[in-house]
Amino acid sequence: MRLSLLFSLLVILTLGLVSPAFAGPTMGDHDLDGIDSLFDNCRDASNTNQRDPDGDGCGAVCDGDYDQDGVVAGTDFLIFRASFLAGTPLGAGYNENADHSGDGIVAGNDFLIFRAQFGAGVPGPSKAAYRDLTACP
Ligand SMILES: [Ca+2]
Ligand SMILES: [Ca+2]
Ligand SMILES: [Ca+2]
Ligand SMILES: [Ca+2]
Repeated sequence: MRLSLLFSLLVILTLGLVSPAFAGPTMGDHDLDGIDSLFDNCRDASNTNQRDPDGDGCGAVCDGDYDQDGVVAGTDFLIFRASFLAGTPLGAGYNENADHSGDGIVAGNDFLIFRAQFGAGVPGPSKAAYRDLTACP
């Protein structure tokens, strides 16, 4: 009885050591959102839900590149301006990509996020800054 218990414990420990959760390097959690920076789609912006409406690998809280050309520039500003206060998810004009905060409307808090992205000129940074990924530097 005691031996089988010991064996079970050994199996659990062994499986634990080789499971993905325990394998591989970590980069720390720069924005303290509980997602290791190696896997975080916005390394420097807290987004535990990892929301990414356009699915480009760059989380909404750090993705001002709405037209997917790799830079946050004039055309992105025009897209943001068109969606600013234009509607809610239930109405016309709502742009979920410009809704950086994910609260259902494109408003002042989203502008602050977009402005920071516009100043940087590029989306991100995300996990791609550490990995061989092309989306969201
Ligand atoms: Ca993080
Ligand atoms: Ca994050
Ligand atoms: Ca995105
Ligand atoms: Ca762009």
